[in-house]
Amino acid sequence: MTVAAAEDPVKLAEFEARLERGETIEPKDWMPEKYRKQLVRMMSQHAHSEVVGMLPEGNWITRAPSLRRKMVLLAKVQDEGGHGLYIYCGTETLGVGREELIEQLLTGKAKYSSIFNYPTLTWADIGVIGWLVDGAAIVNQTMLAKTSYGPYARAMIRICKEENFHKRQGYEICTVMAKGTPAQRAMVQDAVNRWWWPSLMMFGPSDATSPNSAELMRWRVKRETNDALRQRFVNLTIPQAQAIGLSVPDPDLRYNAETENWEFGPIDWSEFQAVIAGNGPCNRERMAARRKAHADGAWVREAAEVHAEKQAARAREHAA
Ligand code: FAQ
Repeated sequence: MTVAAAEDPVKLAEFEARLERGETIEPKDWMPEKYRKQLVRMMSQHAHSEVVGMLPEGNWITRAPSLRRKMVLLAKVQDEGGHGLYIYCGTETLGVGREELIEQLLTGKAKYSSIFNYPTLTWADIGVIGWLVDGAAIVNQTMLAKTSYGPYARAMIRICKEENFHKRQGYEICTVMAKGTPAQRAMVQDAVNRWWWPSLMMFGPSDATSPNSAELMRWRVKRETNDALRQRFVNLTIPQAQAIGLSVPDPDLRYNAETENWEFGPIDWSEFQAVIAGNGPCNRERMAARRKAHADGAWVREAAEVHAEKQAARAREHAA
């Protein structure tokens, strides 16, 4: 018996009819338990990715090459923290608290995006993350802005606006370096070489091996498949690389005039599997940093709780 079949068939049919009519599902609406669970899984992994994603770029805040670059990078990293917060709030509307979700991250039960387990070795990596990683996130999240769960869709609209700024600042860094000295050019090309394939992996496994896609597509949580979004990202990005004289490390890349797609070579899925299993270049470092930040922040959470209790007691006194 499937999980969906265990649900009240009348409610389930009404739910699916609403999706068919293009309506959004709101927190107080009836939803199948599996729909709720899938959203909690996906949204919490997304929120964790935003927060863990602050680490690779945070690494360069103290070493940004100018005050302007430092201010922009600080703002970007802060934005990522804000995105995490919106999405954790969205997940709370599904009845799961942030504390529980963070616990799942810190114990390794919940995933976060594979991309953030790679190191940021040079300043050019900051440009390439903005261009490729935020660029990939925009392609994925523009689709999610039309997802069937209202609070997630609305969070995505605002997040996408900010991601667009992130992408532009990254592409601008890459453009300046690509037009700079031979050493700067070599540095930005090296960064593209290291981040290209991991960026393609961000979209998840190929459709044929994606266990969640069919259900998520049926319930309109995902509006397009992993492979379709990956192809869109490649089609958008190759002309951008060409415009600034950079190349991607793929000998099989070629334009198919008939399909109007940039066809690309095979992805090394064994690398992807290793990274999501916790064995990427920086998985341990990232988790150690998150655990330390959580432990260091314990006193803030305790103080906030005591303060809230005092405020509530005062309010009760005034009311009495
Ligand atoms: N990394 O069946 P599917 C950003 C897992 S935000 C790690 O295809 P699904 C902003 C997947 O969870 C980036 N794990 O899964 C930023 C599943 O495992 P599970 C994050 C991955 O859900 C920029 C298993 O593989 N964005 O970058 C990955 O249908 C710069 C099978 O996969 C989101 O999370 C991966 N790349 O599709 C921040 C967007 N891919 O849970 C800072 C929301 C797959 O069954 C700096 N999420 N897995 O154990 C999604 O759109 C989807 O969840 C996918 C995966 C597309 C990520």
